[in-house]
Amino acid sequence: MKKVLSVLILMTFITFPAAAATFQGGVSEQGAGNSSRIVDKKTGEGVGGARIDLPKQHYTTKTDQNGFFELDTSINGPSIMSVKKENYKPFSMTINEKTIEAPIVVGIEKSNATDIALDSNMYHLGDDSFSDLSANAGEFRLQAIGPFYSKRFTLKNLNLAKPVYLVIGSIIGIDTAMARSMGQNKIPNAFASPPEVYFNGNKVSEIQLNGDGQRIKLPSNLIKKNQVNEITIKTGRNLMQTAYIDYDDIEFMNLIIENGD
Ligand SMILES: [Ca+2]
Repeated sequence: MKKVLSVLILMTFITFPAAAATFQGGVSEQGAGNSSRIVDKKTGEGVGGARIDLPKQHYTTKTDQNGFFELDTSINGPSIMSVKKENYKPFSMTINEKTIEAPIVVGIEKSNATDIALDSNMYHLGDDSFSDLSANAGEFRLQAIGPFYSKRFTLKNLNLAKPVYLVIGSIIGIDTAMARSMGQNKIPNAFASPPEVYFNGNKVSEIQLNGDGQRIKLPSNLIKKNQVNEITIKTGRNLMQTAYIDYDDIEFMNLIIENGD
């Protein structure tokens, strides 16, 4: 069985030589096709009428009836691309000018009844003051809403026997020491504390790296079932700047609550 599988994988690579990259929850793989396309992750069929947004570029387009699309805009540095379609999970991924040199295939997933889409907008936290070398050195057109974001929501019909996660669709611009060591920014002498995630007033996570689909487990003892709960995301601050507070300028998009494994 194992042998068959590896032969199949090999054949896939031989048959489709770097025609396109398939992105599913941030994982890329080789795929077929000459145009960029949105497909159903499960069936592989094209998804027509899906809306594609690049909020930073103020660019929007839709897929044709077979799921094909073109990005007719220029990209400079990391940017968040979102895909929205009824009955599908809101999807986002981080792209840059290199990502879209070749056609891309993006797999999106049908939404589960237990998913709660908290917020599908893009937000910029910080103070609009940042280095050209930071992880988010594209043009910022979204004005910062300040150093933190909060969202209140009611959690109903939860199955607390299963884990509850906050999923951050995409996050860019984090300038932590770890992000720097991973090559996510090029700032030589400065780094920031990580963004912090609070749930009902308790810190539940620090986000050290930029990326897509980051899942944060919400401790079950903090969950208020059938009542109002609150998520807060605070950006970090430049730890090398002591004369004044320089908040790390970050952007994130798509907050989803998932209840299940
Ligand atoms: Ca800043």
